[in-house]
Amino acid sequence: MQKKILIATSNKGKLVEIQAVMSDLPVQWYCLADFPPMPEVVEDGATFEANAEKKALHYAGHADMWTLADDSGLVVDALGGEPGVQSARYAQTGDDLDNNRKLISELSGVPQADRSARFVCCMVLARPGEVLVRAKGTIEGQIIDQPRGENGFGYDPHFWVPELKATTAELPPEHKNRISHRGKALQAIILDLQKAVSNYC
Ligand code: ITT
Repeated sequence: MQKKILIATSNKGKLVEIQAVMSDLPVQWYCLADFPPMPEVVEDGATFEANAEKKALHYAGHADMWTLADDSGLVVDALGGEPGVQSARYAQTGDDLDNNRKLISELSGVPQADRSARFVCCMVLARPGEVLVRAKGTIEGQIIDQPRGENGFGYDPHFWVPELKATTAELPPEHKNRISHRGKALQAIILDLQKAVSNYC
């Protein structure tokens, strides 16, 4: 019988990216919409690692199912690492446009050469009460004032990847998934995830 795994995110953009990479694995995938509403997890960890673990264990316990969770965000050097673990809630509203507006306003006056940043993604697979696999991925870039591109979500329209001369919102989804923080974390987790699935089945 195929292992059942819940992808525990309420962020549609993340869900689509994770499903695109993982859907070929011999696993029966679930998402939060397949369950009655579960209590929200309190993301009060100081690191992406801590929050990803917290999310995976929280939802694995509530759903009583193996769970894959991602904590991710944007780390901007000129802002001392902000928005960091607060990326989803950087502006009060938690809305992508408001988050981006705040980001650009905080960076006003900072020259382009000093706008280095990275996306970070920590991915954790857990079963109820136990973390099974952890992985991390990053992608380096710069923050630009003018948004470019319609793809992706969150800060993508302002995240410029110099080698590609494009923002991550300008890349086709498959391209973003090959090079992104999330894509790298997923590639890093796949073998261990397959091993965990066969060991525990
Ligand atoms: P879940 O906790 O339900 O998974 P969330 O959006 O609250 O959803 P996080 O706490 O991990 O997730 O915050 C991630 C935020 O970081 C996300 O809302 C975006 O603002 C930003 N982010 C992460 N990955 C991104 C990406 O690939 N492209 C653009 N922005 C990204």
